[in-house]
Amino acid sequence: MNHLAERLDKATLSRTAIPRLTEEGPLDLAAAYRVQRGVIARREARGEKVIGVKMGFTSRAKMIQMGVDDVIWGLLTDAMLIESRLDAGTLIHPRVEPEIAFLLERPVRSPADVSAAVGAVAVGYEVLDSRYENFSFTLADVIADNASASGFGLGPWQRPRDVANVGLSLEIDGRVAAAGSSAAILGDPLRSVAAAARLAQAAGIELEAGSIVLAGAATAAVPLPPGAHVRVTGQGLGHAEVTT
Ligand code: OOG
Ligand code: MG
Repeated sequence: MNHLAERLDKATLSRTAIPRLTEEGPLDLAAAYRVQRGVIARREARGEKVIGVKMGFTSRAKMIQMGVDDVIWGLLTDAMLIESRLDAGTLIHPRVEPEIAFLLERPVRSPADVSAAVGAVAVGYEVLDSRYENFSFTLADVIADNASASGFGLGPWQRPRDVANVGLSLEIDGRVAAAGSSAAILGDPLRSVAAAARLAQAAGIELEAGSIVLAGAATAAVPLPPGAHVRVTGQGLGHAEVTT
């Protein structure tokens, strides 16, 4: 598995897309998650810290866009957190999508812990950058590639509230590029945190207090060009913005 993680890590560092891992041979989902852990271990060896998780394919819009049909997760590190500027020119083929984020103020070991653990919610965005040629992959490939994670940004944290039906829009240079409702995320993005808790339980790990959970996009992702201003709005939650 180590050589596969190495290949993905090199693709990230050299900003060069690679063929899918599954073109070479079979990769089951458990093995794909082992590759993902190897990718994260390499980031940690460079001093990055895991600060949360991102859920993938929690909406039909994303499943249809990418041609896969199962909820997955990837890990977020501190180096992925974008303040207000991102040099999109240094990425392979970046895309951006609106997200709902949760901040855990208590550890989560199982889905039963979820509602009491959420300390804050925010609107945010995720920047995806698949390490695979043509942004095309199977489920195992994208799991190995840490669910295409590249970066993310957050609007202001808000007190916990019902986010089951929040209008979301993503504007690029003032034009709406994607719009939807958080209801598209498993009917309620909080369910995505429960799904994260299930995956954590299955993996025998704990989501620590202070962790961020990105619930998954409610809409398809859109290409993120250089020289753009992106503004994501969540009804009642404010904005998150980034300039590339
Ligand atoms: C994989 C990541 C999916 C989401 O929010 O559903 C994801 C991809 O689309 O490349 O982040
Ligand atoms: Mg996402």
